[in-house]
Amino acid sequence: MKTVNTSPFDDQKPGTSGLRKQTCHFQQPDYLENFVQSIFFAMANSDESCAGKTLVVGGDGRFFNLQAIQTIVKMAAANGFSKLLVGKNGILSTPAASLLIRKYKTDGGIILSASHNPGGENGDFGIKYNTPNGGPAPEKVTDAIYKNTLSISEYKITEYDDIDLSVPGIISLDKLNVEIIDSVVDYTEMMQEIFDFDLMKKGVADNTLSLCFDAMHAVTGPYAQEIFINQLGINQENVINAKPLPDFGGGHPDPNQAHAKELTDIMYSASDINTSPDLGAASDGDGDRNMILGKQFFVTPSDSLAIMTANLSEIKAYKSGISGVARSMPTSQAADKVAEKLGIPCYETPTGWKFFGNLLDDNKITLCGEESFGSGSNHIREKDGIWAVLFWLNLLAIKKQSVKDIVTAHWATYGRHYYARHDYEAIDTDAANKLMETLRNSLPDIKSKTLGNYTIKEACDFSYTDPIDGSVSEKQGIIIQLSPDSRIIFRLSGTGTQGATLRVYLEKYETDISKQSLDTTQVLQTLAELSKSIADIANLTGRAEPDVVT
Ligand code: G16
Repeated sequence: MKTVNTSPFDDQKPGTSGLRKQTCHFQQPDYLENFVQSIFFAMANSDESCAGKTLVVGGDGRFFNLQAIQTIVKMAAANGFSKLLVGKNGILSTPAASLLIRKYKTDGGIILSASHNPGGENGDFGIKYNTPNGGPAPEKVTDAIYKNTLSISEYKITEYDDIDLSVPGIISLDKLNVEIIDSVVDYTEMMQEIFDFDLMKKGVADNTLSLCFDAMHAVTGPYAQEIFINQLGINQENVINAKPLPDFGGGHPDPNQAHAKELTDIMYSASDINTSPDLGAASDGDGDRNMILGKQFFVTPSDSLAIMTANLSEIKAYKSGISGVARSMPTSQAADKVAEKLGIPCYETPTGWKFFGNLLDDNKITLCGEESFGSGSNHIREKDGIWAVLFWLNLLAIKKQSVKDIVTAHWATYGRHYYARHDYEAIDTDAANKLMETLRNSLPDIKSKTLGNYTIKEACDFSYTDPIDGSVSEKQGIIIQLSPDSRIIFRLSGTGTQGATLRVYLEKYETDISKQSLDTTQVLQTLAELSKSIADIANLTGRAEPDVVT
């Protein structure tokens, strides 16, 4: 064991989901080590060692994943850990890591991923710490880690050779046991407990149920192979881009219609609509996001959460009922309408899965989701891509209706929330901060203004008080509530690695059934223009139009 002298980096403040930087930034000497040691200091016993502690370690397989894992193993040995559970070949999807932490009651886990961001030498890398409940560390923990990064002066590491991560089994490094584990087995078992595999298998076998799944050359490939192909009998060719690659095949593992283009083409371009699969779905780099498509039909993540909430009791594991639902603030209010009807609470949290943890642990909610293509339940403490796909597949098997019919029937009952997110990417950080500050300062003047056909009902900066531990998170995004029933929300992303990304969320509620099948872009056109003028976007950022619209 050796102790290495180091000095702090001033840019290791975790964002919405851990620390994300360009890969080359992570590869600079001591950068990874400083952050890992800072996590270990935050986990340490009173003697500052991690003696006796256990940890799950794995990542989404992107470039630098294996090297980072070897470093973490050597540092864990030097810091006194007694056991590590490491994914076979270094691979663990984020949901599988959450499951392993909970199932084997470890003291937490380290997940190596930059999620949907591109990978490779010129892409991004990331690292996050999950706590013993299996969920992303809450702010009080990430604040402690960040504080450690600012004062670190040394880290501990051993000089063992790299270990073989390819064969399941136990490797002993003195007092540390490293168990290499194939998480596909544990994950599949959990999915079998939640969903009706026999029903789905029957539907696939008699050709009444079909799926095309795009793993985007990311972590879900092996999980999809076992669950969709081996267990449910889906054809091999209907699981596309299934091989995990360190650079995701040069793609951008973000499950939206632009980046999951091959899947989108399959779902939209069949000359005979009857020949395309009933369900199209994709997951991201680390397997926690999902996109749901029907035949020539896109389901917004916000609608997906609302529909899951309305139909939860249809699914085997949730028959006993639902305690509540939660959504992040910018997610559309579609789930709120369902919660109102069911007579259950609907919580509105800041963006970031970490804010759902306490609500799930305290059984205040059963389901939660976000506009950023994430949904999940109390089965783990992360959002879960494959789980969401199975949810929809199981629902189709039960209802024997198309995705489009399920969604339009839902709108007819609860109203439709037209929804879009406009991203202005990689803008100058100072300009982005100035835009938000200017908006914040103008809130008192904005209220009660009339803008064309809209009146501003409320304008505020979202602040959240956790109902369980009372912690307060301020400045979580600016909400402009309009009449008739619409919202515009502004916030800065906490997951980008270059400059700043301004996210503008547009939402308009429509109860008139005859107006529920219009073009989203056209319906939201006026709100889009208003968002530009309210925040003076072109003037302050130099961008006239968003780079990405989802
Ligand atoms: C992470 C968080 C999500 C969040 C998303 C986008 O997801 O876990 O809760 O909604 O980032 O965050 P932002 O709008 O700040 O970029 P993931 O899948 O990237 O880990």
